[in-house]
Amino acid sequence: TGLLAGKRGLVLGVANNRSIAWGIARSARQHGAELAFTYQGEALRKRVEPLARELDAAVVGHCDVTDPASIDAAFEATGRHFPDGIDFVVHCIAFSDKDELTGRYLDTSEANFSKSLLISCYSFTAIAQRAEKLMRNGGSLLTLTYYGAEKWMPHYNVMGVAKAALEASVRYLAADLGPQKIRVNAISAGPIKTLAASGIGDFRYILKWNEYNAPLRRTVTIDEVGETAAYLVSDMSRGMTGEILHVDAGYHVVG
Ligand code: 0WD
Repeated sequence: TGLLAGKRGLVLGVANNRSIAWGIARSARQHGAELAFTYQGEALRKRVEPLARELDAAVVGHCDVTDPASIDAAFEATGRHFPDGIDFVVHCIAFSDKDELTGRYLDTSEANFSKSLLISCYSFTAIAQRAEKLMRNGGSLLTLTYYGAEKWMPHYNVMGVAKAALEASVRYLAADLGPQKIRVNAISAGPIKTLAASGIGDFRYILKWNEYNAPLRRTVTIDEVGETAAYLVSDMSRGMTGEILHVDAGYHVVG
C-alpha cells in the first residue's frame, strides 16, 4: 500500500542530506517507491552510497550530464536494475560558475552561459530522451525550478535565464511525450539552504526576505518539496502535465 507502492523511480542530483533531491527521495520512499540514485563523480559517491542505503535504494552509477556517455551508462544500469522499466525520474541538477552568481547578468561570459544552460536546462531534455525508452507504461518526469525564471531576482543572473528555458522545455516535453502517457512537470521551490544555493550571492538575505514577505511568513523545507514531488510522480496528479507548481510558502503571489 501507499501512494507510490509499485512505482520505480530514478533520482538525479543527490549531493548530500540537504539536497532537495534527498528530500524528494525520502518522501517517495515513505510513500512506497523503489528508488535508484546516480552520483556525479567519485567525491559524491561516498556521500550518496550511505544515503541510498537508508532508503534501500540502488546506486546505479556515475552520471555527469556534460558527458552523454555517462548519461547513457546510468540509464542502461537503471534498465538492468529495473527490468520492467521505470515510472518516474526526478531531475535536481543545476550549475553556474559562482563568480557569475553575483553582480550583473550583463557580464555573463559565453562559456558560463553555455555551461549553465547545458547543465541546468538541456540535461533535463537529455534525460527525457533516455527515460522515454524505460517508460513503457507511461510515467512522470519532474524537474526543479525557481522564481528567478519568472522575475528578476538579485544575483540569480544566468540561472534565471536557464530556469526560464527549463520551464519552457517542460511545456515542449509535455506536448511531445503526452501521447505516450508520460507527464512532465516542475516544482518551483522557494529558497532553501543547500550546497548549490550557497553559491548565490547574498543568499541569507534572500532567505530572510522570503521569511518576512511570503504569505506563510517562512521558507520551505526539502520535506515539503518532497511531499509535493511525491504527489506529482503519483497517479493522484494523473490529469496534470506541463505544469509548474510553486512550493514557496506563497512568495510568488507577492514577489
Ligand atoms: O534554494 C534552492 N536551493 C533552490 C534550488 C530553489 C529552487 C530550485 N532549486 C533547484 C536547483 O536549481 C537545482 O535544479 O533545485 C535543484 C537541486 O538543487 P539543490 O538541492 O539546491 O542543490 P544541491 O544539493 O547542491 O544539488 C545540486 C546538484 C549538484 O550538487 P553540487 O552542489 O555538487 O553542484 O546538481 C548536481 C550535483 O550533484 N550536478 C550535476 N549532476 C550531474 N552532472 C552536475 C553535472 N554536470 N552539476 C551539478
